[in-house]
Amino acid sequence: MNKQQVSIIGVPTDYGQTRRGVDMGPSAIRYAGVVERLEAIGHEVHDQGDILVSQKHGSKEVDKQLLNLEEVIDISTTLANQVHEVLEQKKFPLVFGGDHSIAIGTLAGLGEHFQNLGVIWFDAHADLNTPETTPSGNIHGMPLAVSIGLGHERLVQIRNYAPKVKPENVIIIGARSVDPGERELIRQQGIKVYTMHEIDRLGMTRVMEDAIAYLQERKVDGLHLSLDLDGLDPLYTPGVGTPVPGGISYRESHLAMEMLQESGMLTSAEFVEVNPILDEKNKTADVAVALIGSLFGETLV
Ligand code: 4U7
Ligand code: MN
Ligand code: MN
Ligand code: MN
Repeated sequence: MNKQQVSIIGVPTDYGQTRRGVDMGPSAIRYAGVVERLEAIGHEVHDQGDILVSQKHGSKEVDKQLLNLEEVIDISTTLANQVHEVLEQKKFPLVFGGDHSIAIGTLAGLGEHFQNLGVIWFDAHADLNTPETTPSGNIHGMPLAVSIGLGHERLVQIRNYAPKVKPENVIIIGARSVDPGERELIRQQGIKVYTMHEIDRLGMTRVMEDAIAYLQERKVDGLHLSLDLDGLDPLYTPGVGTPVPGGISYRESHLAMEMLQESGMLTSAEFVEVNPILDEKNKTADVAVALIGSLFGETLV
């Protein structure tokens, strides 16, 4: 297990969706003991605290296809700059949401450092909506589209380059709620998806072996994990805003983390959508921290 310098960034935002409380995610994850957990493994942890998020809700201009656009642009820009800085310092960025719109900023901060970044998107959803296809107007349903260069120009152009990741370097794992527009984009853009069907059929071991081999064949020079806690079954992670039954089990998700750790490829990660208000006694944050333990090399014996 090689020791890493991990920089934690919290992003207390709920502007990517309409259920309040997900902005308390970073606190809940810290409360669940993430710093202590990483230190116990032997990593050096620098908690940079939370980025500043205005808690002033109700923007003047309302675009129904892009709710809270200005706030999301602001937060994404600040986060992108901070993630960029962490990589300059040769540390591992570990980002806590907030809703999944934060991935727009995280990926904008990562993309310039790699020639050929890979992304694993662990989620019940594909997050590939655009202002044209969104059924909700919620930007947390759009971050993967934005990161491959599709969507509102000001989101796509954060830090003035696009795309942040090539669509053929993206793998979605755990999908079970995909909108019609998203399905079309998956086909059109050649995005690799392991739905719950493939996980049932092949087992998580095969899925992760295939996913890792695919990214190695594509010669990625960095790997980002974007983990939406709703990827797991709501039995294990009830504290999320958009739960979908029939998800990844507790053990399967740990296995996935352990295999990512073993691959030695991971260069950044984010954990999103923990909503303590919807949770049962911080259960979802506890699962997030347990998964982080496995991802960072925790062993039992
Ligand atoms: B999450 C949805 F319509 N697709 O766009 C949408 F089903 O970050 C849900 O994965 C998006 O939690 C969920 O609003 C976004 C909906
Ligand atoms: Mn808020
Ligand atoms: Mn989701
Ligand atoms: Mn998501």
